[in-house]
Amino acid sequence: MTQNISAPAVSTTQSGAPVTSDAHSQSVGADGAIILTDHYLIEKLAQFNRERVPERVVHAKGGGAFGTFTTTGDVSQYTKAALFQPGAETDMLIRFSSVAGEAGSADTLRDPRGFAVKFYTTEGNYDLVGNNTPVFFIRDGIKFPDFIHSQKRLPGTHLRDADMQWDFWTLSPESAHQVTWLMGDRGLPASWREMQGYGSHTYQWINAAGERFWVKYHFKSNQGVKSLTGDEAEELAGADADFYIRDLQENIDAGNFPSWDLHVQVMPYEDAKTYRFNPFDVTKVWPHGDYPLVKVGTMELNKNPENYFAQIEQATFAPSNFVPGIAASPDKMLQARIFSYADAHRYRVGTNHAQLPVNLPKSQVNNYSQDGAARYHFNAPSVPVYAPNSFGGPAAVEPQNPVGGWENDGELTLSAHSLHAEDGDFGQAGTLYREVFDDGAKARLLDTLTGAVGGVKSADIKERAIQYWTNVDAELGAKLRANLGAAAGAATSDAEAANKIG
Ligand code: HDE
Repeated sequence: MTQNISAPAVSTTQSGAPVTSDAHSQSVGADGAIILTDHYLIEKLAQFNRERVPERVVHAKGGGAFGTFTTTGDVSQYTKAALFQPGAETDMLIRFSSVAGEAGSADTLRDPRGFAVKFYTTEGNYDLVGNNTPVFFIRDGIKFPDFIHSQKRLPGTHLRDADMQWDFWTLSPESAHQVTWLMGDRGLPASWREMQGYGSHTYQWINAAGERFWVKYHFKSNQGVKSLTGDEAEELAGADADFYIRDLQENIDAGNFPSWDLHVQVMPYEDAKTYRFNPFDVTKVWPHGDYPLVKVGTMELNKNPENYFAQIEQATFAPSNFVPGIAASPDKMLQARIFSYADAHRYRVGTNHAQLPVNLPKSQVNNYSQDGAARYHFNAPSVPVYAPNSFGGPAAVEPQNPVGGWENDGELTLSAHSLHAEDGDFGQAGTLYREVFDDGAKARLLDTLTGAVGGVKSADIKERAIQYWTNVDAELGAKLRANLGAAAGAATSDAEAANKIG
């Protein structure tokens, strides 16, 4: 509950009792011992020590805003989800973020950006937790902790390390598509307002007749897509580490409400079995020629948070928060995330994080969970504490098959898919480079790679990195090799020059 302080109120303890001073501890005489009964002094210092909750282990730095999603299209033939029915208006919250930096890191470091949306629908919260890129680095969640370790600080030096980053990427060729996005212009958005958003994974939609479809989400920025140059991003990282947060707040305060049009690609359920590559592989996009975009509606951000900690730091977004008509898919990464996020929330914010105002659904919560730290909402005494019961307690709706499932068969295995003709790792990265990047974008990518791979100390890893980019595109690989050779040559001549002088 936000205290609306219009006139200066009387300072109180956390339990609401008026206090005598915010300036002086109680002591025996002006210079005497502080007394233990000065519980307000103790409360203030103890409360201060407990102001931080653990930052997100990834996506720690971010910001966000509240807004409205309006369904302007008609996708009811594909999903029965209430928020996606024609004309539906749904309040929502979005949190944008970077991935590898800590909570105090600069907004404009090169990184994918988080694009996490919480829809407060009439059927419960629907969380669509995506990024500003349509793909991801890996396709099996078991590699995620290792991937993140390779991008963050080394335990010994507490520094990030190019050798570690490129060692992981070159030993995980499935990363090539996302790394091409990352090292390209999309890795440095001009602002959160001027970037696209994606669900990245393939999700399942189910219509009122129980028919299933596979979908991919695309949020198209109505502000356009603009990027910073490497130099601009570096300058901003020093001049204003919170550049994106400030830009979003100032634009919303000025009534310049950013908006995105949500589209989906829709794949008929049966197509997945024979499609030319695995449509559940989150390192791949579906060509729009195969499955064109279908407009769903518009998301407009129109209200800044009143309190960053309460409403953004404590906001908890979970891919497990589905609503009727939307479900998971065979994407292994999505399935791993379905466990991980709610687990992270219980650890980071607390058992009853879903009861905090920013996470509380608009629909009535009826279930048999009880107690746990910071419990706030509870059932009336008349509600039984167990199911099944004969006292009219909450009962699950009879499952309407299919419940968002899909056919599964085969022996348990530890293997990647490779059942489709075009399941390779470099094909779509090469297409992105050759057919989507214009000449300017290609030149900026080469420049970025020359700097990034140039920072690798190990000759073996550097050679693997050059081979990695040659697999993406032979011409790009050759240019990178030439640039690095020239740089190495220059380094040698620098070393020789130093010897001559020395
Ligand atoms: Fe995350 N990710 N992730 N991630 N992720 C988290 O959850 C995880 C992945 C993304 O603003 C964490 O609450 C696993 C893909 C965003 O609060 C954590 C895997 C995509 C945010 C977690 C992935 C994302 C997170 C850390 C591999 C894009 C910030 C704190 C299976 C489609 C959400 C938290 C916010 C946050 C786990 C991969 C995006 C650790 C295990 C793919 C936008 O639970």
